[in-house]
Amino acid sequence: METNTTGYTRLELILGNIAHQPDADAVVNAANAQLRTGGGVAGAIHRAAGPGLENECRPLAPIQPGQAVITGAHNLPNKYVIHCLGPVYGHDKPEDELLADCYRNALRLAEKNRVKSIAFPAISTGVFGYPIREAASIAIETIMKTIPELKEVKLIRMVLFAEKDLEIFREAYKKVSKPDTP
Ligand code: AR6
Repeated sequence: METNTTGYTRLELILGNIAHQPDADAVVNAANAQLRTGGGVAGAIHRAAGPGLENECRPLAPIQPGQAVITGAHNLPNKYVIHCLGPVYGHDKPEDELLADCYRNALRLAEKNRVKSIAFPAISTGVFGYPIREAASIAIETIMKTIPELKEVKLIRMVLFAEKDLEIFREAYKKVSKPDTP
């Protein structure tokens, strides 16, 4: 686990399942535009939340790449789900800005709803095909740049699904926090 304190907000990098984060006020869904269940993160979140989540999502859809919307968490052990539509790599442009928008918009929405702790998956790095190294740099840089705006959010957790992905996020974190180190 990598932990950093910037002001009063901590960033954690862990190996785990986004649907099993009972101590997080909000979990982020790597959603589809229709906010329906799907594979990967969306499947895990909707399965654990139950059908009430899709019902609540219906009037909020469709969403655009980079956008974030918030709902209740239904049968998940959290207060909220923040649904982000990541860019499809090679299709939604500019993909780096759209991916950064996801993290920034999710954190701003969390702040507005007085969320104290939020857990993110690695948005766009599964079905949407974003190379994990590039996505990790964008995620970490955007989180670190947004932290100074945050007063309510005290804990930001990146939940990686594979050991190698966790390692890549750790490397990205080291580069962002010590940019002069080769
Ligand atoms: N917990 C944490 N991370 C996970 C989990 C989990 N339970 N399951 C997968 N990952 P993806 P995307 C990792 O495909 O690329 C869906 O079908 C996974 O290894 O969930 O944004 C939606 O309906 C990868 O690193 O999201 C959309 O159509 C990362 O989470 C589309 O896929 C994201 O993988 C969204 O694609």
